[in-house]
Amino acid sequence: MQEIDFNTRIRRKAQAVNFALKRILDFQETNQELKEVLGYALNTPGKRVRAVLVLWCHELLKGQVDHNAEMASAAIELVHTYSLIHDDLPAMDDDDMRRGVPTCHRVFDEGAAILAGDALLTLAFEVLAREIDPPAMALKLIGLLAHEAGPTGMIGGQMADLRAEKTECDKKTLEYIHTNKTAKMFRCAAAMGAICGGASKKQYESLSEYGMKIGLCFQITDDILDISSSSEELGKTAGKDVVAVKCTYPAVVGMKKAQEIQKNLTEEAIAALKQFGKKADTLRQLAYSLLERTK
Ligand code: GRG
Repeated sequence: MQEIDFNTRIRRKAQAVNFALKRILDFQETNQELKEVLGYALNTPGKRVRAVLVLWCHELLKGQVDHNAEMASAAIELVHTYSLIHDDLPAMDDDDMRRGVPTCHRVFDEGAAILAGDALLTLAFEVLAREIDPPAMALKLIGLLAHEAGPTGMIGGQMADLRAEKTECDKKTLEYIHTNKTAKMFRCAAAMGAICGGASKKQYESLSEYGMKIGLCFQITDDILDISSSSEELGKTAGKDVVAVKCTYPAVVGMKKAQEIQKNLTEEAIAALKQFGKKADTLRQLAYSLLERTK
């Protein structure tokens, strides 16, 4: 049997997320215009990495994806998609392109983009509350996602990122921004998969640590690609960090050191999976593929 390459495996897994998102959207009884904006935002070709991470962490423990894991993966993708819509707004990064297509506020308008983001964020929690069984598991997932995406996570990081523009950024601020803005959503994804899979405390901690490390590496790669790649390859405007004088790893520690930190984080992520043995090979491959990604 011919072995399929890892990117194909990610894409195939992402299809399961796309189907779940489609089903969720189809059931929304809302006005046609909002449905159109939400459909546009959710159908743009995102990598679905956080959602796939939920599924693979769950599979590691349970062997097979179930309804809870599928809904948890859709929920984190809803939150992630909202964050990108808002991040692209004129008051934030003011971007025209995302995922290779015009941003939501460019296709519709700013008001529609803000509301679509709000709708996706709230819908994520409705999905968890309605679809996850038992209720105690739903409560855990809701609390975790709110915590990691909120003021002590993604929003806190985004605020610091916004304020760090055009300032002399130090390493401590840089680590705070990257950890909160990006890495905590990866930690959250791994932990959500662990919760759905009934992880022990030790398994939960290992998967959370793995998620945090690959998340931090993911953002450093993003910083590097912003400099070294093209808008066509990235599907979003390249070179923006330098123009906006953003607080990034290449800017603060230099390119060589940034690449060294990336590699170390990947090794640390892989070390965190030790207790799972060979069963965690997919997660190991994921860590390497994110280190080497080009978009
Ligand atoms: C509430 C107005 C308002 C703004 C909040 C929450 C927020 C805006 C922004 C989140 C911070 C953010 C966008 C971090 C960047 C993380 C990152 C590298 C995103 C890109 O992720 P990919 O590459 O994207 O996985 P795809 O398109 O593949 O899903």
